[in-house]
Amino acid sequence: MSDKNNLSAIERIKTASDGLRGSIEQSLQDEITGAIREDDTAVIKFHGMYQQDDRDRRDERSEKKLDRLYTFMIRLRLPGGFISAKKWIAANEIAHDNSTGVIKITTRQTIQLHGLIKSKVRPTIQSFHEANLDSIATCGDINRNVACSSHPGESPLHAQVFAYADKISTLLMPKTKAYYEIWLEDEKIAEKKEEEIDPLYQDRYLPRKFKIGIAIPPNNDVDLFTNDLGLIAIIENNELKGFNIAIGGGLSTTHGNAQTYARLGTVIGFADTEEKVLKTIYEVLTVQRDFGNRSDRKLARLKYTLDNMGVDKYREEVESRTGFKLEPARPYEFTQRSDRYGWMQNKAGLWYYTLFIENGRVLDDEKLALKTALLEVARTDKSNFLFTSNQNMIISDVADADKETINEILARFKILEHTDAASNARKNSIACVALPTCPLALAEGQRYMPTLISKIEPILAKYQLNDEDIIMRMTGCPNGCARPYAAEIGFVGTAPGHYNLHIGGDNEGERLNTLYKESLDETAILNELDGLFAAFKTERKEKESFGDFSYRKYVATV
Ligand code: SRM
Ligand code: SF4
Repeated sequence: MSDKNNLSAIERIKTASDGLRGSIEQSLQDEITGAIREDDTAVIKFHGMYQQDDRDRRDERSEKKLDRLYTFMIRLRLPGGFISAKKWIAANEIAHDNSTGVIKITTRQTIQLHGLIKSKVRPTIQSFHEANLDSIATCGDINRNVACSSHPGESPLHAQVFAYADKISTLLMPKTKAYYEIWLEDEKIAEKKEEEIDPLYQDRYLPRKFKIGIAIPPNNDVDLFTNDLGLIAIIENNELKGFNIAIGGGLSTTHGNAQTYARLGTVIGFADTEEKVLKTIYEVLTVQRDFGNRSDRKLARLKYTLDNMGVDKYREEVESRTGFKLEPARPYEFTQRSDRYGWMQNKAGLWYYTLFIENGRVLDDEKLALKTALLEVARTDKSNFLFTSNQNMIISDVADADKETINEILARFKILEHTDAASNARKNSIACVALPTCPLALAEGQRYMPTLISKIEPILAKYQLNDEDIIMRMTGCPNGCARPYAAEIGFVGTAPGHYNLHIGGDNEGERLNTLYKESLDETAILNELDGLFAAFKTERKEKESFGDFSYRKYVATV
């Protein structure tokens, strides 16, 4: 438990925020600056927004003695990454009117818009609200967007499991009405404060962000063990029996701070009924709320609370609060994490097309009119959409009779060709946003990864390894937003043009990788990979994945 006299600055801001209102109203009215007050930058996160600035233009503006070019990023709440065609059309219009126009699919199955100027924030949220969309609690020290195995074709029980994403999201929503009051200009409800009493979050919220993912074995597309809390669906004889519960996943590290580390979740037991599952989730949060570190935000995630308390003590504390004991975990097996591209049909006969979207960036460029194509698909009103944790999209729920209409659009806009032609290396890669909007980026992410992949492809081809499903991920800093530590090959930005190279993670997401070489530039990265792939080609065991090979040869032996 943290020292009450040594609370971090954010703790003070949260408790003094009057139910997450802060002085956002005043900040919005201030026309002198495009920014908001400093304390409010922490408060608006709980409303799903970040204040950012265009880092590409910092120098130019500073030379002209201009303030930074402040803008806002907004992230939607879409449990399990589901969005209807109507909502997708609305999101496109809102992006066009108020942001850069690019829609970014994130690694947690939702979308972000960037580049909103301050005066556009309220109209944006109002337009989202009219489309029945919101951004509540997608950032901040609170439960975030709940991720869930995305492909309905993978299991006949997908819908049943998928419904949990929504239930959990609703269960863990904050009680404050500040979002409606500030952004939707609902009447002030100060006198109705008792409705806002929040037994879960109280007035201090959690010590840090909280993430939940649900996986349906054998698919671990959500990277279950990287979440603070993960549910593994246990399906026996075609029946959902309940969930194994894993806690304590989290990836961020800080360069040079040995106290910080990436950790995969630990399975603490099994719960059968919905009531037990939801109660357990709720109390895992209250234990983290009460025992988490509120002094040092770098050590505040559940993974550190768990390691400080010990797994048994944490589980016992949860069980004493729920009033029942978890059962021993049930057997499960993960065999894949990649998306399954192309058309697939579910047991009810509906069709799903998974398309490749490089680093989740939905836009029209000189090569591909992706955004226009998806809008045309949406306008047929013959499908819904799902986002995947690999930053891709699934055109979902297409009736047999409508498949040809959708396929014709995908063919006409060359989306089929684009997805089919992308190499395995590219399809298995993800990268975080990084520059120019992320204030924490030390190096490029999504703007550089496609180029690097183009240089890695010929090396793979040289060793006839093109068909391998090697998972490669890149981030612009060690926070790990594209989960690079859970990749077979991870590139973690250390400085402009330089990346730490991590190897030895497995293909299924059950073993973290290890730092192999520090701060390499592009030439050094390509040289290292050439050597690693050459060794893989000649020394691998039959059917051994690159991750397992590199772990065996370079990591386990150290
Ligand atoms: Fe992240 C902070 C982008 C998934 C760990 N992340 C940020 C911020 C908001 C930078 C900031 O704090 O100002 C980035 C905004 C960039 C921008 O301009 O848009 C950012 N994170 C992203 C996204 C958009 C990356 C992407 O390209 O898809 C992902 C949004 C997911 C979502 O929809 O909610 C994203 N972030 C992740 C993940 C992966 C995951 O959750 O599956 C992680 C690692 C897993 C984990 O949480 O341990 C991750 N982001 C972080 C951290 C480190 C947290 C920590 O434990 O210390 C930060 C920094 C922080 O919180 O202080 C961070
Ligand atoms: Fe920004 Fe770092 Fe996250 Fe990339 S990993 S989006 S650079 S915080």
